Amino acid sequence: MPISTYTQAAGDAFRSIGDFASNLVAPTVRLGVTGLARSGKTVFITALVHNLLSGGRLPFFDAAAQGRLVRVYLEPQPDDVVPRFAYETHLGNLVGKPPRWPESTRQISQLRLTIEYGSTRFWKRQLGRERLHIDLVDYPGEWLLDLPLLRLDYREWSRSAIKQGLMPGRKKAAKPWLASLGLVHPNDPANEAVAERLSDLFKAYLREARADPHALSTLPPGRFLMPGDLAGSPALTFSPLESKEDESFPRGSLWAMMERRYEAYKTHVARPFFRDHFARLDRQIVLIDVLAALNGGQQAVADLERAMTEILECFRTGTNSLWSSLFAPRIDRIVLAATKADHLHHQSHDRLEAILAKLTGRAMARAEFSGADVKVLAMAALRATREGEARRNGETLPCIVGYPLPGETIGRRTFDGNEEFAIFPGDLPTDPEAALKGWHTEEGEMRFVRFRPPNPRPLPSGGFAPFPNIRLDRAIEALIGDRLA
Ligand SMILES: Nc1nc2c(ncn2[C@@H]2O[C@H](COP(=O)(O)OP(=O)(O)OP(=O)(O)O)[C@@H](O)[C@H]2O)c(=O)[nH]1
Ligand SMILES: [Mg+2]
Repeated sequence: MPISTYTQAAGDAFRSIGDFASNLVAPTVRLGVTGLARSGKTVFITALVHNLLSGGRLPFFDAAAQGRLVRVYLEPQPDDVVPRFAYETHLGNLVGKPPRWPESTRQISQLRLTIEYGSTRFWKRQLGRERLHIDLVDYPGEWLLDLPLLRLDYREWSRSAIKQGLMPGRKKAAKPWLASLGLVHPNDPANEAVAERLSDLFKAYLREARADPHALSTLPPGRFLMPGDLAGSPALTFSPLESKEDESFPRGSLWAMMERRYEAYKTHVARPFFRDHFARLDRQIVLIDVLAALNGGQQAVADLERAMTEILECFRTGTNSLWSSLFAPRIDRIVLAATKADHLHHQSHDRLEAILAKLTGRAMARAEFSGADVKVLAMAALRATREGEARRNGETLPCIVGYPLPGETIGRRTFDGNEEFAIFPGDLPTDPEAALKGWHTEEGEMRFVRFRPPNPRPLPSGGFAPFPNIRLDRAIEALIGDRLA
């Protein structure tokens, strides 16, 4: 066994003993909150924690509905090398004047929540209250894109990245980078200045592609978009190169230099992240912004499906998967959630669920999640709208009412963030397949506006009322309900 594998295995064993020992004191559930950038991870964690801490009404979360939650509190951060999730800062923004969404996450962080509860089981109840720790991990969504990279070699990755750059939705942004690839040959001698130029143009393309309001899913490497503490590092100075199937390139060539850096990125950046923070997860919620993709049109939907398939395939629990061979995972429950369901009237929530089931169905079927329970739901962790009715041409239409974010537009109207507005979002089609092929309202292509968070409701006792939500309780029940029985 090579030394590095041995020490890693020994490290894993040591960690498992540590996990086991602390589990004797109070069991811990490590809950992975996974999702592409802007899918709603940070909002989900903040809203979940606030709801549990402030006794939110969660009728489908059994332990809460049955009055068995005795005390819920935050513990000091258990892991010395991972920063604490900035819960108070995020909450402060959400209840600020005006209320603001959190910024994009730049670093990994973690939060430990402890629940004291009464068991449903007679004998356990006689022993007093039980405790369960829940460790939540937040990270920049871009980093998730590195997971499928782990199984691609440099040639395969280069080919896929160039193909993505030629797609209609990305072609314009990729043009300068693709043009620069035509000016070099992989056989050229390795040259730092050339590597930097190609890498800078590649990064500029990835950033521009992401900034496009009709953006398709973002592309790897994740740290090129969100470098964390690696900004400026040589590990981030590479770019895909063009090559023919059977071409090989000598040591000292530009190709060899780029290939080495790509492999170093996988070994020293991507892999440790997944090993340290994903391999120990017990449960996972995967957040997916289905509505943004529907809004972007058929191509955006196809692209989201591609990205999610690549990621979910890596998570499969079958014995032969990349994931199990690398990390020996133990995830036994997965919740797939379509986020931001508050952009729709409740009549469409079940349809959104059906669309998500369809969108992820192929990936899940291929991924063989043997042994893991999978649940699909539509949710808004923090409901920014309320429902209303509007009359048009003598007809009553179900609407959603909220404060569009500053700069959002509907027709010729631009909002400043202080004005409440009723929007008729239209119904999702009953046939999920039809929705995935392109969803239109009577007015033409569907366009969502983004809303700011709702006005907070201060409580006489101090603090704020729990945030309104859609089906957050079902998500919590699916994730940890059985551990509180
Ligand atoms: N209406 C509504 N919007 C939401 C909800 N959750 C998230 N959003 C919107 O989605 C945006 C992204 O949410 P975040 O929680 O920051 O997403 P993230 O997954 O943490 O994103 P990264 O940190 O970039 O990976 C927010 O700024 C909101 O505009 C929700 O429940 N309802
Ligand atoms: Mg975030």
